[in-house]
Amino acid sequence: MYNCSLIKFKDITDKYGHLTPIEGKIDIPFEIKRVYYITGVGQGVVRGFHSHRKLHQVLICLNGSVKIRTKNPEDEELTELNDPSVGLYIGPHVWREMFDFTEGSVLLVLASENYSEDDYIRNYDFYLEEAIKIYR
Ligand code: T46
Repeated sequence: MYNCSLIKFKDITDKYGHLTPIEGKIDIPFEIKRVYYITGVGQGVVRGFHSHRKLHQVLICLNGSVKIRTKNPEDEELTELNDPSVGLYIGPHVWREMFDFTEGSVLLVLASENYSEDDYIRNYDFYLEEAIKIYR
């Protein structure tokens, strides 16, 4: 799907456990400017419902699992994240919804820019209006 893909990271495993290194511009396609994580999401809660204009992000589920629905004017995909050595890259102008967070799940997000509410498109009709020009 356009601007949306899975990234498999190195999983360094030994008898002491697992270690996954992630370096900006090496393991992911941008320099990391911001990190945040989402925890404690209750049953039935759906988050997201927005797109970004410029932001690139990689979502990694460090514990448990979460489903991500990604959409553009032409396509829709469902991804389940349940492996801390796999990230979902989501670039600009991709609509996302996150749901089915399991109890104790931890969703880590690596972002290419500092937080800016101006970069969000939180209305689906406005999103379609902007995105159609890009996807055409
Ligand atoms: C995304 C998905 C995966 C901040 O103050 N700073 C931040 O860095 C972020 C990400 C959010 N906020 C504030 C803005 C809202 O008042 O935290 C509140 C919750 O944010 P939001 O409703 O956007 O959260 P989600 O879970 O719907 O979406 C977030 C990211 O915003 C978004 O970029 O792709 O996680």
